[in-house]
Amino acid sequence: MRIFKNIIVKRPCRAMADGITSGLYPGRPDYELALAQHDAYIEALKKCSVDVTILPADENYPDSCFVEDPAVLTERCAIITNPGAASRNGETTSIEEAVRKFYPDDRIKHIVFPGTLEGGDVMMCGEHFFVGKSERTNAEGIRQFAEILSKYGYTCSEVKLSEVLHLKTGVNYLENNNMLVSGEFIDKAEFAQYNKFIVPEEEAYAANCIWVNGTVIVPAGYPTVLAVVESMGYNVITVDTSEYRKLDGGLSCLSLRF
Ligand code: CIR
Repeated sequence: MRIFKNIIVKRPCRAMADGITSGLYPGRPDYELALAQHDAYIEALKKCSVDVTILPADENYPDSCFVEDPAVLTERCAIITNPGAASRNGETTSIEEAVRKFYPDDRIKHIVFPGTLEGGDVMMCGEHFFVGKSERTNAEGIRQFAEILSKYGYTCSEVKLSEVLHLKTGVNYLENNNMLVSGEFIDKAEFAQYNKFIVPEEEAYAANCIWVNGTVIVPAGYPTVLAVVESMGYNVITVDTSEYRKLDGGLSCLSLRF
């Protein structure tokens, strides 16, 4: 079984109110509530036998609490991405600094212009990585990513998306061949080999659950998904992410697990 030893999170900043949003989940994030939810998220992670590194808030980057996007961390290498969202592109500098404490220099690679890629588009399933081609991740970014991964014995394939922000907005792997799928991903041939659990449209946000060492963290307020995940036999923890949802962010976006 795969084991995560470390998790990196970054505290939300007050400027998060100016973060990017599609408006799908209306409202401006309440900063104090977001901080309390972040505390609860960290507490949940700590129950999963991992060391949690907590980076300080960075007011220069409203979306910087979504640490999943500027890096992809694997057992064998770290890849610093090149986020496609202009206001987020500079987030890579401080993430790389944090990542250097865990990986030797020769195992830290980069996605470079004209390639763009955000970690939310990357779903790791064992030694294979699915990468969403999205508004944020382009073909050249995927090509560079695949080239880097191949040097470390990993494989990679592209998944086209048209409706959601990132690949993992709509599909998440929970290990043990189990996958939560919603919307445009339900019938994708790429995922036919997995035990697919279909997320109903009204609970689509909860397709973004995370597996951490045998526990699955589920966003609060989605009873169908909660029951489905419990029925899979996992230990389950719920965490309220309402303030992050207003910025199209979910549970996976708030951490780097490796
Ligand atoms: C953004 O649009 O970039 C942020 N407001 C949300 C990022 C969510 N990250 C993710 O799905 N990995």
